[in-house]
Amino acid sequence: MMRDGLSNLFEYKKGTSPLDPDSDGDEMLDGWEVDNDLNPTIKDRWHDRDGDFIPNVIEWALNWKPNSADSNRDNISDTAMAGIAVAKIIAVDLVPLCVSLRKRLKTKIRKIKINHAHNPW
Ligand SMILES: [Ca+2]
Ligand SMILES: [Ca+2]
Ligand SMILES: [Ca+2]
Ligand SMILES: [Ca+2]
Repeated sequence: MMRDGLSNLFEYKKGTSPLDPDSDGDEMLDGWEVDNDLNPTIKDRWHDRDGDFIPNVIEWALNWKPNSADSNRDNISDTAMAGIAVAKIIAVDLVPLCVSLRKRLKTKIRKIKINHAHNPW
């Protein structure tokens, strides 16, 4: 039994290496690939087995399921979850930007008002 969770006999049958926990070198462990219906003997990290637009290796990194378009079965698809995640990342950057923009706009408006009060024409 190797660290990749596969027995040597199983690895022999599958064509994976019992000495290498990642036989095809695609950075996803053999055991995980087999458990999730991926191919442990070809580099399929950028494939999208379940068609949710998220490559296998990203699903691996997120601990999602590359063979299910709704990994945690909460009726929100992985595609939507990824969209939400990206939206959150954008929002984190966007909120301070909006706040500073609004501040700048307010100062600008105030200046215009002051100028206007001094010089109505
Ligand atoms: Ca692999
Ligand atoms: Ca693979
Ligand atoms: Ca996918
Ligand atoms: Ca998925």
